[in-house]
Amino acid sequence: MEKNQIVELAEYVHYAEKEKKEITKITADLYPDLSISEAYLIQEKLIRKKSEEGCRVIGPKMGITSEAKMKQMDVDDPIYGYVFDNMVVDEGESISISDYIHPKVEPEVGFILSRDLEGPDTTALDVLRATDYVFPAIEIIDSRYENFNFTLPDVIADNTSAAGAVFGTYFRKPQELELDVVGVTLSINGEIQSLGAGAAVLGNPANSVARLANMLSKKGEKVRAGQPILTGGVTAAVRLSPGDYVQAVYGGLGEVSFFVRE
Ligand code: 0L1
Ligand code: MG
Repeated sequence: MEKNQIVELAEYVHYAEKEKKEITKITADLYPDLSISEAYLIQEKLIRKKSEEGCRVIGPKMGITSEAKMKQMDVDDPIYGYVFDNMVVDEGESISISDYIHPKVEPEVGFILSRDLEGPDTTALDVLRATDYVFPAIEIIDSRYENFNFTLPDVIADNTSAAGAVFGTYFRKPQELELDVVGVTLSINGEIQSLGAGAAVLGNPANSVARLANMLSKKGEKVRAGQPILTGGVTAAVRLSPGDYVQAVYGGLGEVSFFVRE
């Protein structure tokens, strides 16, 4: 792929995010043969563009981490993207639906490391040893593509649909929990919409951080200490509407909530 095509496609996705206008997926006709490595080049360009505009990366996020989503997309590997400072929503606060295209939410387990982790052979045990805290979080995903219709390379180029993150303030040492059996409910206006357990995330959310370290090592990068890491949806994602009170409750790991207004 030519360098100018990478720039053009990053601008295409960036425009959709800025203008809150859905676009046709890249692989529909702009570039049907987009590969995963090319998609990450577009993502990198997009991240650079956003950084040049003054946005700051807060931390990485993992996506397609459940068996169900991997099967649906016919892939073996999860994907990663980045959460920016302007995506962070304070716990208990509200978002305006008009700042998004067609947002959905998914509850996730967040990690904060006490030291950097570098692949390619990082294990879940390495992650647990290097973890300062785990905490409850909700990710807001908002694919820039029409009807959330995309292939794996499309969604990688679109920074894995990253659009928002609500970080809970209930911190636990990972040794205090069995992360694979931590149960999570996601409720809207008091009614449970989806539920799951930590094991839905690659068997254990710690595996997700290990996979992130190993994937990043391919380009000489590490998972950094101190950054909040989103490990992937514990339950199916749920579509948001104005008036929603969104609450994720975790067994032994507190809860996190926010509101949705017009
Ligand atoms: O965080 C995620 O798992 C989202 C990855 C992209 C898939 C989607 O937008 O549903
Ligand atoms: Mg997610």
